Amino acid sequence: MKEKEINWLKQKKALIDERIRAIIDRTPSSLLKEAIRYSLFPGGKRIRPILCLLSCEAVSGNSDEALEIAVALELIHTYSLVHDDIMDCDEARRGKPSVYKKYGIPLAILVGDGLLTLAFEILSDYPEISKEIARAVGIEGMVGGQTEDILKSQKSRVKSQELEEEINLNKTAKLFAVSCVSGGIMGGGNKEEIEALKAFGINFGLCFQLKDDTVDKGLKDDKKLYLLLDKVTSSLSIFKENADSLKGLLSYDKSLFFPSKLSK
Ligand code: GRG
Repeated sequence: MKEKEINWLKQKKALIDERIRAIIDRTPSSLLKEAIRYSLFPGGKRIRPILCLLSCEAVSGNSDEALEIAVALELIHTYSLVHDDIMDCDEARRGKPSVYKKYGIPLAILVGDGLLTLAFEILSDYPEISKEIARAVGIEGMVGGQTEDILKSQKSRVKSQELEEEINLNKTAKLFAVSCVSGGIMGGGNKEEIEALKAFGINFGLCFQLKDDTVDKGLKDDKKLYLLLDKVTSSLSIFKENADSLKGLLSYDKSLFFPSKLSK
């Protein structure tokens, strides 16, 4: 990734953070506000909102117009992490105690509920996109995938590669895909472009999850990962130079997204 694009990413990340701060600032209860702020700052990679903004630019749109959607996507993602940590009894997140460890389970549940509700309040100004996002993170998407993931550990369930892939698709990849699609819609992308962004998001999300499940845990599944990375790259083949930053994400070598050894 070129210096110019890295600076662009940093700039957009700062813009996303500034907008999130402004939106959560109106939380009336001071303890809830503190816990919500704790869940969001310092943030993670902000990859989903960044995908949304980059996808908007890939179709020659102005990414400022997709900023509200991008923020809503990060609020939804953060809700899912807060609730996931409770379900998995994970004591740390983003290098510090998870929200429930710091504030207790009841408040952590409310933090997640608050973030999700706030996201859909923002999205209510964009009905078409709101529906797409609801589908991606609800019972047919992230919530459904998380349910399957929890149930799969039950002894009586047959574990298969297909089940694993379906879980990853629903739990992780659909949110990546809708982040790209919503950015593309905000940028005025045509049908072919939106379909390409969807395919890119799905494959990128599957790659991301596979990396989380294998490489990050010291396991190896490079062959599968390279195959998926090829699919990710080829899904962007219809785009011209406006999509260079989106393509560049795959070679970003500061361990933000993929370590350079895994990008071609
Ligand atoms: C609670 C409905 C519900 C769903 C939870 C997101 C999720 C579903 C579970 C998180 C567990 C997990 C390991 C998911 C795989 C995707 C993943 C690697 C999430 C972490 O996302 P990053 O790396 O986190 O983008 P940051 O901290 O950078 O925002």
